[in-house]
Amino acid sequence: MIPTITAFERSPDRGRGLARDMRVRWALEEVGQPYAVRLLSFEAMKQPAHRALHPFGQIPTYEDGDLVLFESGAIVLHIAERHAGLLPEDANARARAIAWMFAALNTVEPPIVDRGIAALLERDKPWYAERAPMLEARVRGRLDELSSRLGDADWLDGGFSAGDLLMVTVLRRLDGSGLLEEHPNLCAYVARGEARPAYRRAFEAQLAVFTGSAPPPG
Ligand code: GTB
Repeated sequence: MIPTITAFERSPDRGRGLARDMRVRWALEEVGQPYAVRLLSFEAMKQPAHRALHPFGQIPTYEDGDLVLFESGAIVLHIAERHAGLLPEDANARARAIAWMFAALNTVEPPIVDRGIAALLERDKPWYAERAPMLEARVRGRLDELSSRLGDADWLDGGFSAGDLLMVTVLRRLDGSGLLEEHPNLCAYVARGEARPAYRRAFEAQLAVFTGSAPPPG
């Protein structure tokens, strides 16, 4: 039995690896765990069958035997705890890597998502011109802090970990904004993540869904 994850049948990002199944695919590739993918339309995501797996009717989910999980961070943590390669053995280093996972999802991702959602859905609102610079300033603040902490290190705390995996996927959501480019060390950090063979395999797999070249589900 291999785990099954869910992903968009047709991702709005046109296969640019920005939807949250990407981080789960990447984690599975890093640890060498084969997986199956069940593709869902927006309509199917809201049906009772999927809501039984995901209370909010979203992707990704993760099913492995009796275990059903939702929330990409929880799924990546589960994978990292059950396989070698994504969390350090040393207990303190492991706790710090997990702290970076939370930092990526709770501290860095929210302002990035807020800015992205406003730009996508609220651009025509009368208050957008006033609000947009504030949202951008919040993202800038977080990037300044992250950039200072990373410095010239390759990864956030020693070797590559699930914390870096999540942080790189979060920062990728700034693609096209020009904000990341204000910090060459963060650009290099994201590029290092994207250069990992496991990342490449995950990216190609989700892109193949969009281009229609993914193998049929087995
Ligand atoms: N906190 C949850 C997690 O981390 O798993 C959030 C899950 C989530 O937001 N899922 C989104 C979803 O299912 C897909 S990833 N949305 C459908 C719905 O809510 O009805 C978010 C996403 C979507 C599209 C892009 N994109 O096109 O660039 C990027 C990110």
